[in-house]
Amino acid sequence: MKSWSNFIGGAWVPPVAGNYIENTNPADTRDVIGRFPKSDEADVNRAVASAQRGFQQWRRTPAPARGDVLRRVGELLSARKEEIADLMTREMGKPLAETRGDVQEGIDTAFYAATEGRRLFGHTVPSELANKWAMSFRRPIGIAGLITPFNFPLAIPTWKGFPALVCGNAVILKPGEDVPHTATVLVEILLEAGLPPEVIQLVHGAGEAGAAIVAHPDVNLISFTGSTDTGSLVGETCGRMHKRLSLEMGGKNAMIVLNDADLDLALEGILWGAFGTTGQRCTATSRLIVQDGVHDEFVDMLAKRAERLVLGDGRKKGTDVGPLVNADAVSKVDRYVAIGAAECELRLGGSRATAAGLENGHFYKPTIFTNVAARSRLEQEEIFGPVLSVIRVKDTNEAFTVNNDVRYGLSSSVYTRDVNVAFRALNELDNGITYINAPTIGAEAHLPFGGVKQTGNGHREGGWEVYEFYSETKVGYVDYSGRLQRAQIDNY
Ligand code: UN1
Repeated sequence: MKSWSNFIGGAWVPPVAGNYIENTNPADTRDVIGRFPKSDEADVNRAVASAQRGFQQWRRTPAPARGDVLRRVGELLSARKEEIADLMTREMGKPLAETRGDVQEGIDTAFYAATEGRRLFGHTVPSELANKWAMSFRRPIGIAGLITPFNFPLAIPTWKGFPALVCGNAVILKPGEDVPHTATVLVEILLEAGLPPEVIQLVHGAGEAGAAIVAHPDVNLISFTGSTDTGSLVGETCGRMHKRLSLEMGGKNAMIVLNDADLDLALEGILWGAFGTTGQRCTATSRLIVQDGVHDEFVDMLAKRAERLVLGDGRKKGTDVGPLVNADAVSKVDRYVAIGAAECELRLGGSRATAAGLENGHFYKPTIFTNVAARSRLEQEEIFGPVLSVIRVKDTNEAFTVNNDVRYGLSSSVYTRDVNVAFRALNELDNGITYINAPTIGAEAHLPFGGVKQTGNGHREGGWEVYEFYSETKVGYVDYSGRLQRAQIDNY
């Protein structure tokens, strides 16, 4: 079996303690990709020492030149899109159309970052005193520790990593332990594009490695995407150590289908939103809130179509839904299905899929529960699997209340033909993103991405806002009057 390496100190190196995690194909666990380092504090310490050197070099590189490296990264990702999509599907399961989209999101992020190297705007404003200049500009912060999940193995490391790099920081990336191969290729491409080697460190592993990065005093900022529970632990440490922290955590996203909706359009939306990526998206549609007048008809339409979704190897033509990422994910979905069975009505699925051809993978049938009560556990808790809860409501007000009555607030969606309701939804739904006549997924790389309430801690990824997270505002005053001028005093 092939042993893969960390990238630390400008070289591909084995883990200090010699421990590894096996990486298998979730569609067929007999297919082993290789073993990847299970790093610990010793590896992280080396990575930090190297990143400190990398930072000193990179911070002095002009931002447009940093952006040029990212432009070449975008070109290399474009050239290798198909190959990366294939290896990504092999290690995490979602169908090729989706992994191609994942790579494309990385490409979009790279080209956006490349041009941002020529902006990184500051402000120049008038001083209150004569012959004095006042301005603000952005400075790099230091070492950015990035902890990323399995579901978007390329896109999420690029959302975090590319802005961090353009802003002049050194990066330590700890990818999800289920997707080390994709991260390895990303680092290879960064190096090929001309990134100075010590500016990027790749530390594979599980929670132990992530915790060591978060707790290291010389890692200045952390960006974490993952569960709300782990995010709380990360937040505790960062709070104690006064680290800058961006958290992107759970979701319990709802699609609202009102009586006047285009039901055929909503049907395509819910199939994609609920069962795309096997429900393993932060933005997955896990609640379907349907108004009384169309409830029965729409649920029938949905159950009929969901039953025909083809489960299988995401690398095979014709597959609609791939496997869950690993055995733990299957057990978690099983636990929620048991909760659902006790709380409401099972309409479709509700068990592992073990038909011929699926028996060696982590497959789960698309599952729909109906008559789900607002505030029941199934309706409130993030499952991260192909499980959809249908809630019946009498009107728009009730739909909005149910949407908002969860602790998460990532995305929401409303299907309606009424423009007044559409704008009310944008205003009244407590989410970071609301889609009108589109499902809860489909965020574009050049807009801010993130959620309110327990989904995040106020920061956004993507678009222009993320550049503020990865840089520090510095203010400069230049007094060319040749005399002492006292602000707030001499001019009043
Ligand atoms: C996620 O939900 O985990 O919104 C990220 C989308 C993607 C990103 C989703 N561009 O569909």
